[in-house]
Amino acid sequence: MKETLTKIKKAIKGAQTALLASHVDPDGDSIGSMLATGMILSQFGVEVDYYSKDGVPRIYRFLQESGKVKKKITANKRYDLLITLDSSDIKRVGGDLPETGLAKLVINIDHHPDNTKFADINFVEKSSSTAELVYYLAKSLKAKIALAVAECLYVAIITDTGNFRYENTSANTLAIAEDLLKAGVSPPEITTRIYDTKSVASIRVQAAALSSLEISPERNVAWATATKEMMEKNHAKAEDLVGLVDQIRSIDGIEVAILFREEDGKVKVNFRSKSKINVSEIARVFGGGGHMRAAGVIFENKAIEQAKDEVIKEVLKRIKASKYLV
Ligand SMILES: [Mn+2]
Repeated sequence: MKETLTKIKKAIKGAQTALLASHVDPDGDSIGSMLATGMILSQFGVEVDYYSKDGVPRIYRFLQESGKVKKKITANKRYDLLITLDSSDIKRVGGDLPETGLAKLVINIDHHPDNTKFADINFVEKSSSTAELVYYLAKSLKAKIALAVAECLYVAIITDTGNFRYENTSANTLAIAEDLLKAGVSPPEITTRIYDTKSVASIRVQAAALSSLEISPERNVAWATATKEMMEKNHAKAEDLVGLVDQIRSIDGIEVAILFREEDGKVKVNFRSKSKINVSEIARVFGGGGHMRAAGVIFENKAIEQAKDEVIKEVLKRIKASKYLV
């Protein structure tokens, strides 16, 4: 880790411009880590642009600098650095990234175990969140962790750890959180903004999707579907489904929870597992990826019923093959 940090420090100190990028369907970790990194780089005189193909979900728009995030890359603009945050592969950044020439140097900061190490410098470590790695970078740069930076990192950490509930929460995670609180972060204020500011559309579309809930015969797999019709009828956006798959996992006895959703002519699948099944392995069967307990797949050209059949079959097969029996 030390050697990589030294390289990144050198790159930042020699740079004048940087493009920071989150992944598609951004979560709190990718947005928070991106904005925090941008504010840290600004302290060193680097001029930064932010790119998120799918913008910034409403609940994260209170974070400083979030208003500067662009959904498109400025055509022909070239940077000294491209830094990707929380993206296991350059493809996860999505959109209109040119194949070559966008930046002189690419830095990949991520914590996904299936990271493809696609960059010139890969800062890829096991940690609760990409934000933890950004924190270590800030410390090694001796950057000031101002309240605005601390809030971005805190949001990133709580969203990836389920507010410090998941097994990725480590002593380091809590030590970093302690430091962020010392920088002025107010946990109740942030958790209210993240968890208690749902839109009416979100509650309605989640209710519609939950009414489609199905449970496997062994009662250890549960899945629900958010169809295009449900989304339209409730004027819901993709971000209105955040948290739904976690709610399905919360059912007693459920080991794997799955949410199928139709979006832009694609079928997107979110997986969660409770304690035994590695859902990133299941996602990989279909060309997706993620973490042990949270993973996803995007089917570009598949009818939703077909996608459901194939995915559920695979999940049931995995459960049967594993030592996990209820
Ligand atoms: Mn993450």
